[in-house]
Amino acid sequence: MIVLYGIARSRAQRCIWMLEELGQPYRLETVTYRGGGTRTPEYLAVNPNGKIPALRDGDLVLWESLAINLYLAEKYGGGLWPATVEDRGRAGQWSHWAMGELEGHLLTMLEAAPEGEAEEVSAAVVSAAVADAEAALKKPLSILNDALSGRPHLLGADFSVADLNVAVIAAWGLWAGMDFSALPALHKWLTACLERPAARKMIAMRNAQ
Ligand SMILES: N[C@@H](CCC(=O)N[C@@H](CS)C(=O)NCC(=O)O)C(=O)O
Repeated sequence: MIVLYGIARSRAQRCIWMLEELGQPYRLETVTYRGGGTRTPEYLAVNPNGKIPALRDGDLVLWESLAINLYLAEKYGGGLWPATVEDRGRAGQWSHWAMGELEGHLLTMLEAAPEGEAEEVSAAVVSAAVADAEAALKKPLSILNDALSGRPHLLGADFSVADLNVAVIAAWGLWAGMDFSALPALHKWLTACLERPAARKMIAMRNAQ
């Protein structure tokens, strides 16, 4: 059986959402980033980076959340894996883009949110970091909104791994309390993605932690 290492309140939520979409049986092996759980010799043998998530599928061990999702979508995904090489290229593009252009800034927003997990830092430092992150997010969020204007999903008609990999990162903005109403196409798409039963299951697991 597939083993996913991590917890739902971490980037492992990305792979939980994907595994739930696929209906693929899996076991969630609890590894936490608090208290040194990612730094044990046993876990470092799985992921030498000492980070969650990681996935074991038979003899294959993979780390990097969005790479895991691309693998799972291709191996098990039916409709989530794009049918054409061009759309597979676009799925890679959007996945790398989300990690490069959105993730860091949205993490700043999430960590500064009331339920956030920021270390003890002064309010002034946090608000300066939030202002920088908000400014840096303007362009990529408007690019995402433009890409979704006139089409329901990033690759066209159907929900795919591209949507999942971007939406699961964009969700951090919603969870941080950002207002996306000025970006109507993005807002509508993100809301619809997060209403999928597999996403709701992941969110319930996250909220239970
Ligand atoms: N690029 C990696 C990042 C993984 C990552 O940073 N995971 C965090 C939890 S969300 C972690 O394990 N941090 C522990 C640490 O940095 O010590 C991925 O997407 O899988």
